[in-house]
Amino acid sequence: MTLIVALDRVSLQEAEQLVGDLCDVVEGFKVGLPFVLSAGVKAVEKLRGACPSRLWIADYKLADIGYIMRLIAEEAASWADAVIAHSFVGVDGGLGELAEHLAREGKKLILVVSMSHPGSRDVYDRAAPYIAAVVDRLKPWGLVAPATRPEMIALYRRRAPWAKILAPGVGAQGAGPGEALCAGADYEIIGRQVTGAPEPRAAALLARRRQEERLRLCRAQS
Ligand code: BMP
Repeated sequence: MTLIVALDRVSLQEAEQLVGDLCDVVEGFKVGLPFVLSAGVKAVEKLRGACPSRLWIADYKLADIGYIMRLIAEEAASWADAVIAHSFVGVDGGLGELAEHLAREGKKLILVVSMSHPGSRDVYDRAAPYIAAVVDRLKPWGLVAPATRPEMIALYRRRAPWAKILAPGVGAQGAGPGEALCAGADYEIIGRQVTGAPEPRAAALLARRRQEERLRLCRAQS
C-alpha cells in the first residue's frame, strides 16, 4: 500500500476512530509531536495495539547530538517501528550514534532530506550534495522528500535506490495524489486531507484511487 496517514492535530478519541477506520487501507501511521505531546506515549502504545500490523513511525524530527537523539528514540521504542531524524546534523557524534542504536533495537531510521514548504529551498535543497553524502554513509531505511517538489524526489531516487521514499505535502499542501509516486516515491503521507475529512476512510480510499489513476497515466507516458 502506498498511503501513510499523519496523525497530528487530532484528539485521542478521533485518533482511536481513525486508526480503527483506516487500519486495513493504509501502509502505516506517522505520529507527530503535536499528538504525542497532547495524548502521551501510553495513548500511542494503545493506538498501535489496535492496529499492530502496520508501520508506526515516530515523527520527532530529531536534530540533536547522538546521545540525546538516542534517549528520545528510546521513549518511542514501545510503539514505533521507525524514527524520523533530520539529516543536516551529520553523522559523527550525531546520526551515526542514532543509526547504530536503532539498528541494535531492530528499528528503522528515516532521514528528512528535503521538506515540502517553499523555505526548504533556502538550505536543504542547496545543500543536497552534502545531504546526499550523509545518506550514502548511513544508508537509512527511508527518506522523507517533498511531494510538492517532485524533482527532489527524483534526485534522491537516483542517489539512494535502496531507500524507501516517503513524500509529504499531498492534499492540504497542494500536491496531488500519485504525483510523488510518479517521481519515484514509495509512499505518500497525507494528514489533514484524510484526518480532517467528514469520512476519513472514504477520503483515504479516494486518495488511493487517485494515486492508482495517476500512476497508470505516468507509466503509460514513460
Ligand atoms: P498534511 O497532509 O496535513 O499537510 O500533513 C503533512 C505531514 O507531513 C505532517 O505530519 C508534517 O509534519 C509532515 N511533513 C511535512 O508536511 N513536510 C515535510 O517536509 C516533512 C514532514 O514530515
